[in-house]
Amino acid sequence: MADNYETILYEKADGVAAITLNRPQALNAFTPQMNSELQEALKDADQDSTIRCFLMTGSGRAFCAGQDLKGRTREQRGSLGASLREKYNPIILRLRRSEKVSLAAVNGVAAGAGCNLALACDLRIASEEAKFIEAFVRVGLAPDSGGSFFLPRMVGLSKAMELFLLGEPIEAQEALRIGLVAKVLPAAELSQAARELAQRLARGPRSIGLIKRAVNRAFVSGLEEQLDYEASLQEIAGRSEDYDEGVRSFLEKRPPVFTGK
Ligand code: T3D
Repeated sequence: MADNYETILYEKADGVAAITLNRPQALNAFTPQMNSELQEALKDADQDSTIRCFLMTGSGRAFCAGQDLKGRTREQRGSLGASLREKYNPIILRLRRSEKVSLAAVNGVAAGAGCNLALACDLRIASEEAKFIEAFVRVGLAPDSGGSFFLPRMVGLSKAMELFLLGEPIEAQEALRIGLVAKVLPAAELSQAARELAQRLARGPRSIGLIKRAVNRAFVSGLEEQLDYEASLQEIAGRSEDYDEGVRSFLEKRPPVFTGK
């Protein structure tokens, strides 16, 4: 299935909603239209019970160069706070709050809000051509789109400060070394590998969404509260059909067939 968006490509198949940022002439930089279309596509995918994984990537040689700076002179730009609250933050919150898992296939440069969009996904794999740039400081801005939340938690305070303050690119192999990405692949293999991984995640058990909830909550809770939260989530997982199937398949010495229920 494909929808008629102008700035993104959107396809749903095999439990995966594949969203491709599609303004390659501007390295897939965000315009208000692209923000809105991405919000809409994610909402649609989140509400579609056949979809269990979001796969995000970019057209052409970039993943996403962040906000389109061509409409951002002092006369044109208006309130950046309002732009973030209305255009970017709902995308980040949708990705984090959804029980569906998100995978970024970072095919090229990911800069500014484009970098932080990738960080907001649950997993990242990257092409050898990918670069991550916390570019905000280079244009006189502070990090947004959740970067100041996610990056220190992923790479530690010291490295995050270095990346934010200097705004220098991290190449794919370095991103792998510091744990920003799960895997680096030759450019020609990324798309197929991403599809296969997304389909595998879409065939995962009901507990995938609970894993997300547990890890999201762990960012903001103390041990005692987290132990209790884990117990509540395990209560849900323990009542799922997928847990029955998991146990059955173990005892029958065969791979499980999960349904997400
Ligand atoms: O609402 C709000 O404004 C607040 C939100 C802010 C969030 C942010 O994301 S702020 C950060 C914005 N992004 C950047 O600062 C990155 C700007 N781009 C770059 O630094 C470089 O383009 C890259 C490092 C990403 C890639 O460099 P390179 O050498 O591979 O490519 P290039 O030649 O610079 O760019 C190729 C084309 O893409 C070029 O078009 P042209 O001039 O040949 O017609 C370039 O202008 C265009 N492009 C790249 N990034 C953007 C862009 N056009 C508009 N906006 C961009 N962000």
